[in-house]
Amino acid sequence: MFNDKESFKQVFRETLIGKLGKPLEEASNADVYKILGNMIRENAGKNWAETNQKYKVDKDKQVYYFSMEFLIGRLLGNNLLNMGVLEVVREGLADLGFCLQDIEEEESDAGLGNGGLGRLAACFLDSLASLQYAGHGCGIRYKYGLFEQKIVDGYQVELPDYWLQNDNVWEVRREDKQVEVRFWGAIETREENGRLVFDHTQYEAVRAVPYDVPIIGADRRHVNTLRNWSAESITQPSRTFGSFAGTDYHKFLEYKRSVESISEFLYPDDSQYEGKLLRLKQQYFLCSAGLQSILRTYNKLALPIELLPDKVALHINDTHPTLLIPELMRILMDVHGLGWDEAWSITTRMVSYTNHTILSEALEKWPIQMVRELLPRIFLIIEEINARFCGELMSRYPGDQNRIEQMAIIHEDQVRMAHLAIVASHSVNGVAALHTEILMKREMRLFNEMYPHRFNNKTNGITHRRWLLHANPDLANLINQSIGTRWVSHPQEMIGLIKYCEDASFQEQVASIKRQNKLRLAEYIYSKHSVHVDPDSIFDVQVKRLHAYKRQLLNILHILHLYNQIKDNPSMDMVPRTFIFGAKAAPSYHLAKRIIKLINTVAEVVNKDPDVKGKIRIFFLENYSVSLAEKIIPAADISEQISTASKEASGTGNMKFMMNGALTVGTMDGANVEMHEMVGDNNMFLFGLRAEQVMDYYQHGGYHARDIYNGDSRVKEVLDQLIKPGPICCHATEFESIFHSLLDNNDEFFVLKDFASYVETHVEIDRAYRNRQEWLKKSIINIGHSGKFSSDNTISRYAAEIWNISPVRL
Ligand code: 26W
Repeated sequence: MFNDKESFKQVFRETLIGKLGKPLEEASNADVYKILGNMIRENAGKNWAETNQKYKVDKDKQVYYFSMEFLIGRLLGNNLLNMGVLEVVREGLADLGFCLQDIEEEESDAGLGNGGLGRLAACFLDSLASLQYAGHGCGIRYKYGLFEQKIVDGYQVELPDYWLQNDNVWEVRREDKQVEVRFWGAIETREENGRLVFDHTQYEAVRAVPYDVPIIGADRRHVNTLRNWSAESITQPSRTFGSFAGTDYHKFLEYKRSVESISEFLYPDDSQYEGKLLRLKQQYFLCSAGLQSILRTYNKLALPIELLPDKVALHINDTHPTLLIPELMRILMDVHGLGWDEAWSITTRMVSYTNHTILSEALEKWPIQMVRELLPRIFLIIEEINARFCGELMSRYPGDQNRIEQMAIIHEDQVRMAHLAIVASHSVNGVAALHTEILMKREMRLFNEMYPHRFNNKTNGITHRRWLLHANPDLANLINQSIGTRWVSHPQEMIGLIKYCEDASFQEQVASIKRQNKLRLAEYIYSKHSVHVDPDSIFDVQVKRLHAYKRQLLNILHILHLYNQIKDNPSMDMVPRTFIFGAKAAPSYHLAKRIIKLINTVAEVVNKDPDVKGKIRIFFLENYSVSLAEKIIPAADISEQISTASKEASGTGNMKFMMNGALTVGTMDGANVEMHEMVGDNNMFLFGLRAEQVMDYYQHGGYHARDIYNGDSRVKEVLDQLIKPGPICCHATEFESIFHSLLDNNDEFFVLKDFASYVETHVEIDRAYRNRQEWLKKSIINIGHSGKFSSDNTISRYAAEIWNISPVRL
């Protein structure tokens, strides 16, 4: 694109003057960001068009990854990296008097996701393009992303995230690709040439307009598409909107507002299902618009409809896009005139489904009344799928009414979306070995019995391009210098680092990079909290969504206990610790919000207590996001992955920390199990109940939280501090709900049960950190094994084992 720095500078200067009509000297960082971003996108345009042309001419099989969330974060740095011009641009801008890092800060995060599931989708897009697969994202262009979090008085306050305020330089509005999505209305049936025809009448039409974002692969030539849909009103409502004839202007405005609300905001709920009509609308809107546009592209290939499964794979990211299934059935039958069996065979061969959670409160179940009214034709199809499926169950398991009730798609006036997704997919996968095992043996046991070849595991991954090359360039360079650069395209070759794990000079280089990263984070913390952080303290980090099962509470109770120990013995010998938290709570999740308040309260008490003498410091960094994660993770010494075993499907933060040389303190949950398999007991700090034990307690009882409260004086002391007047408890009721959840509700997530073993493990961490060489060795071993968790590895498996696609060589 630019062969060298000088040609970049020239092009950049000319473009800037041409576009802004002002000289470089007067340009702001925001100006530079905008010009540079547009230049990069336009530059990618040629390869984008060529990639699409190649797909079309070769008729390559295309994968479409449907997801209600794509948590992309910022794109400038990663696009420069993947285009191979990061250094040229950095140096060129420096010559012109600008700092690339500051320019990157001008970009708003695309925060169109809640957490793990959305960020996974973003990593997958990067890997798909980088490995040269024909794989694209289908999403919604929410006007407002996940709320911006402010901490006021220790409490979380939510502000709207209007991320589009300064335009999005990466997207291209494609009005020529718009489609119509229909809601409400009635279905009239009639016979035509001996066939039953379904007419959808009196519907409300919505215009779906796509905004395309180029997804630039690491070879820069391969450019895929993330197509995000925006909901707009029909331009000629009088023609298409039956219920008012275009005469009532107020009705039109009402209609317009209601339509635009569909892509207005991202639901901020993570792992908590709520049967909101607008959410159902969003889901169908995504499925219908995405599918229509895919089929339009397919039709241009002039292939018979029967070949669809050879040319298109549809993946659904959790159950949120499950309506893709009845929507595809509808189009195949009502538009293309296929019979049920043929349509069903095509659909099931095209669709695959990933499950991301076993939390029962997250399972989607839509009231049939709502589905029937909003999507009358879709509902008929779901009913028919259910009837046929139950028929099959009856003939396979005659008389087993109980099994039918447990497995039916429609049950007690609700549509169980997971059941629909399993029945209509050719592949169902979990996201880590343990999670998949729990799905197959417990949560979805009956389905696995019926379809034994359908279930499979695909352990999650993260893109090493964003999370190592971009977030921690010094470490990436050090790896280059030691094992060469082949690992960049073959991340599993990072294993070659293991031979340096005892090399003193290599260790010192790793240490010095970590220290630099810690200094940078310390500067950031100073800018937010005006407190100096000791870069020689252990940076102990827990960043992720706030949820009871993730047990931020265990972490903060342990810190409170440490504080109590220091108060008892101010000369206590310990390596200073800096505890860092970052977490957003769903706005209606009261317990989670109280835990945020507790963290901030403990932080305030501890940080200002002179007795502590800097032994511990606690920071809650507000507005945790992708771009903040990129600052925090490279600076961590300890990664807290402490969910109640069996509850965290995989975790992906755990992998990011590992790749950046942090040591994990964790339970045997999610992908921690596989990390442990690789690095062993010596290089990870494991503690707590195992998944089997947790599930056993749930099934058979036998856990009494109050016994631990009564029997462990450390536990009693910290819990009493929550409710008895003192420095932590200013208002008697402030932390009552937390206290009750642990004692009166018997501590659903075994915080107290795991407390002792967690305390012990932290003592062990303190001891281990004092042995500098051993610690660095452990860190290097972790980095070396982390290549296995590159999403390149994960995506290769999806490609070969689920989607049946190969790379497309350009
Ligand atoms: C409908 C409400 C709702 C919203 C989001 C229910 C469930 C979800 C997601 C499935 C929650 C989620 O993000 N799950 C996380 O997915 C990651 C990627 O697979 C895993 O690494 C995490 O362990 C899992 O919690």
